[in-house]
Amino acid sequence: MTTVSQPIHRPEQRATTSTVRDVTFDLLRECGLTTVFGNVGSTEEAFLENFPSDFRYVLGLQETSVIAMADGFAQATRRPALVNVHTAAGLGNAMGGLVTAYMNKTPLIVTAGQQTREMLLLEPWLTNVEPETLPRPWVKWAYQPVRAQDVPAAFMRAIATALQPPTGPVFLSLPLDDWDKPCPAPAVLRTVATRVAPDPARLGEFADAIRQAASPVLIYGASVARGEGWPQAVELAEALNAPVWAAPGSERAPFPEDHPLYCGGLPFAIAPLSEKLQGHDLALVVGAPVFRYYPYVPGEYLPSGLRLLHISDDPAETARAPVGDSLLGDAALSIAALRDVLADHAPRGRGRTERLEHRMAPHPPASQNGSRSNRPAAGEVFAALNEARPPHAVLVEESPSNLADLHKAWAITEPDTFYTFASGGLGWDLPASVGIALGERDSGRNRPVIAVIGDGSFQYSLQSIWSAVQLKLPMLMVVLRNDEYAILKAFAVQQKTPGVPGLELPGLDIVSLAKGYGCEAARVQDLDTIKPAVAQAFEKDVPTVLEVPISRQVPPLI
Ligand SMILES: Cc1ncc(C[n+]2csc(CCOP(=O)(O)OP(=O)(O)O)c2C)c(N)n1
Ligand SMILES: [Mg+2]
Repeated sequence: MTTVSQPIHRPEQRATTSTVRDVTFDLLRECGLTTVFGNVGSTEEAFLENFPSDFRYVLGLQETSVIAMADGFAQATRRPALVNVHTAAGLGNAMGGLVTAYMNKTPLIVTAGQQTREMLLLEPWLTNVEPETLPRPWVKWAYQPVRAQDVPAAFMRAIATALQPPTGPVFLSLPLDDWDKPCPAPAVLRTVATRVAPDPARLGEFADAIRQAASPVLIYGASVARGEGWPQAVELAEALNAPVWAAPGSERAPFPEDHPLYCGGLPFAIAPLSEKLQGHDLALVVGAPVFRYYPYVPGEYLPSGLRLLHISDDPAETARAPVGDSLLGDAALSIAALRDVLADHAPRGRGRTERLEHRMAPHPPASQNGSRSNRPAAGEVFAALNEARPPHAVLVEESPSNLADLHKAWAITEPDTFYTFASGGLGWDLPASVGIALGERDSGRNRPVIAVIGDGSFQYSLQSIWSAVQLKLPMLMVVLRNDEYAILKAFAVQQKTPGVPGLELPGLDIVSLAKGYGCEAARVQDLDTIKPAVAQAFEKDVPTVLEVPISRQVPPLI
């Protein structure tokens, strides 16, 4: 520890002066940020020195895992989470996870160490040369305090920024020689509002438009789930008798999927999405972008005669929508306000006219396409998993080519029991599932967590299963082994780009990889063994990885 050589002249400060470290840890404690998800280097050890016993350090072995574990934890606990990674290189590794956290709107306080201020000008080894540039544009705010004694207040500002809508990650770069410097104590503790209410006049206009609509349709997005808005979302849908779609690629389930008004998830592309909305004269989108598209399938954004109303607490989201009229406001508050304003309104919606695809489509035969015809199809595996899963199970999904089959087999009927990434950046869901399982345990809800992961996706943040072992989390990871990047083959068909290399994944031994990190692991060749394997997984005190070889199929992209 360096000594404080500077004389302190002001008497009132002398009585209350501590180190930057003490004041910062007190502030973090007051804010409930006592879990640090990190991967440590020499620029972080000064921060972590004499780590207080009431804090917990969750070590991730690579920084994408660190960020995504924190993201899952923050979402599951509905609190911001604290991350500490290693200067520029660690932050660089973390960027994939940071992109996803930003799109997930997860409040994360991401920090990284920085070289000592004494040498920064000459850029010694491990300097984060432009620390405020590197994480952009995937943070709401990036800052390196100008003075050591600003560190605690910078944390306070970071927390306030992360928590205010639209919620999201922020970044602080922290020079390693700041921690032992003197600092006035205590830090100023502030609180902020985390929701914004909609403008009542604009809301009234939206309500009038809904009253006049002959056939309204509701499209709910992940922010409904993030804001605990399921009850309000159901009430409004029932009050209007309007069909409900989940917005395309929703990272959280916004509505109970067994509700009679639920139609499913909208397609990810312009023309097919527009087609699904045909016959309606008004669409109300709440808590989602308009819209999250993936392959370019040109067409009209909306069918003719449809007016689109959009509610979001994210001004960037409402500004970039190519069509529609918008209202800024928290999803759950806005839905509740609309429901109240429309309390006297006789429902004019036509209910659900769309054929619900849930659990209706037959599973594709296992032999299709098949050099490995004895392997089950993904849909058959999901059906078996759905039967075997314990009550209240939480599903975390990163299994690109067979996602539609998973949604068909496994309906989400309870809030906060489905998570995926908003970005499509692989390597998020496996570590996120670890953070979610930790959050489930910390919160005392203890719901069993099941991650369904593609064999390609499993490789990106594989190290996170080691963290789950160390945390003694009994959870289940089901890895679907088709020995390929099947979704990219589907994309190549859709985009007419034959002959793309790098889409085969031969020779991956998932069981050995999982055992190497300390997990229980087995290969499931016979679907009858899934049920006992799932039951046993939750009796262990480490995670279980089940490798399930599946038939090779290239389902249509949309
Ligand atoms: C970080 C990152 N790198 C690359 C990609 C491109 N990508 C999208 S899907 C995919 C393949 C996924 O394969 P797998 O998990 O085996 O699922 P499958 O398609 O076989 O169902 C890849 C490489 C991506 N989305 N994110
Ligand atoms: Mg695969």
